[in-house]
Amino acid sequence: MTDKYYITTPIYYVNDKPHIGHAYTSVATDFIARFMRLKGHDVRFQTGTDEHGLKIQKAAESKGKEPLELCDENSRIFRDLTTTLDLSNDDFIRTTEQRHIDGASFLWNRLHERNQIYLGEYTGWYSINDETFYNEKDLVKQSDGSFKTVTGGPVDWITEKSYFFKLSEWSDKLLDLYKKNPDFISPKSKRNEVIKFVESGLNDLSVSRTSFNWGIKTPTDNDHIMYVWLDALTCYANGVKYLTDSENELSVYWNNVVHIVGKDILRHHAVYWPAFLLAADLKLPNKIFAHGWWTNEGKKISKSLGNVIDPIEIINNYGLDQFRYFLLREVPFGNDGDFSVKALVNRINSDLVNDLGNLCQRSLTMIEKKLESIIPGKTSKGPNEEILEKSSEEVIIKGSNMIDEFKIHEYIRIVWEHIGRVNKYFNDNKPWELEKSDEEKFLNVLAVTTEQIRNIAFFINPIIPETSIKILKTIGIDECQFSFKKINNHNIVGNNISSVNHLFTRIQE
Ligand code: ME8
Repeated sequence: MTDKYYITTPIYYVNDKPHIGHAYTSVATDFIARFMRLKGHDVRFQTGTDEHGLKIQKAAESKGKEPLELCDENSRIFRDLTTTLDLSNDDFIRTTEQRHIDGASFLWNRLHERNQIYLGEYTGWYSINDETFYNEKDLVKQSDGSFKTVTGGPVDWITEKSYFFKLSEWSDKLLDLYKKNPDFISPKSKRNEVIKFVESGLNDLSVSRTSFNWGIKTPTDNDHIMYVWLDALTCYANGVKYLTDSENELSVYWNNVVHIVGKDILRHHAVYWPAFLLAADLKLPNKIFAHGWWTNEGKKISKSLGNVIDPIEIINNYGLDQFRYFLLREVPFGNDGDFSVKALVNRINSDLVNDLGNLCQRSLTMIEKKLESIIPGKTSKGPNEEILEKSSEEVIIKGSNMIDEFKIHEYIRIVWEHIGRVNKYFNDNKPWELEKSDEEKFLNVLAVTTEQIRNIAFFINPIIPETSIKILKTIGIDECQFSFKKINNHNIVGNNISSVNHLFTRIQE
């Protein structure tokens, strides 16, 4: 398999304000991208903004703005969010950019040429919130007889002329794809849901609208604009110009594509998107992973409840790496999670302050104070040192297998187990006593501990990149090549420890 990976995260819907869901989707994808780079792969990571649709047109009208003006303003907010979250994305694509419009139009033409699109009339339920058509059986009947989506959003009964994509023709091919590629959709429970949905029979999909105009005009009929999901999904391919210029150097990334998405949009990614690509005879993504949803203190997050969690506010109050750590550690990736300040504070105080922060603080301050800040070299290796070496190697081997299965929380667990072993090594050897009784051992304990701190700085890079770099700088590594294979190339012996600051501050509840 190619060494190049293309890791994508859903493009943010530009009409919303950044919330914890946006942060989660992006931070989790950032973790995977960074981890794959650590493993030595060449990774491209993309995010961006999804800017078309009726909701945006209406929001712009209500503010007396042109839709593009509103999109420009809001897209900027999300671009800033990527910096605030310290995402390592290589690209930020907007669906109002020409490169995107060209790609979406290409796909439309290709489907049209292959007789996959026909003109008809759509009558049925539509949710403006999700920009999604619903069968009545997939909606929830309310006590007053009206219908809502499972997430509680309103739906409208609409009738309008529309082009349809012959989705119904692709059920068997899709089922075949899922069967032949058991890892195409994960986790398993979500894969089963998708298979059930497809097995229950697919209707042709309405892929154009005429009742509003904020979208990409269909190239074969300018009275219609493209269904926003057909438009938006092509963003992934457009970021590497796979559709419009498949010979260009970036399009090689299309050979190995991993889409990370929230469970609410799995159907769009695991059914519609592959069906479009199959029908257009184009290459499919390799994997789609659906993560769970966050609630706030046990309650569903919604604007009407007024309990939307603002990631910027949390970062301002508790710190970026504290927030990233919590998101990635608190919940098994793929499960739903509950945000609470108490749980966040617990994680910060126990895992970050007590485990990682104290280890660095105690050992590095000792070098600063007792050895004039010069990191000593190792002098001997006994069974205790071997345990640490082995444990460190296992983080890489076991961790890589875990991330192949998207078990981010498991990886973090074994990294913290390793941190625990290093803490134990330091405590058990009591270097504060050795200083006087056995100088050689004293130096060895500090050397071994610092070497492990360097390794830990690599291990935590995908989780808490800012802290990782901070630790490396403290032990004299200013330029770092983040690759597991190159950890040992980063010499620390003889380096000067630069002022050791507390990595994390304990939070008083
Ligand atoms: O869906 N918990 O954009 P979006 C966890 N533009 N994740 C959540 C969440 C929550 N409470 N709320 C939202 C879109 N998300 C489309 C994508 S891709 C071609 C188009 C996740 O801004 C959601 O599942 O509404 C999705 O992965 C991401 O936030 C962006 O959602």
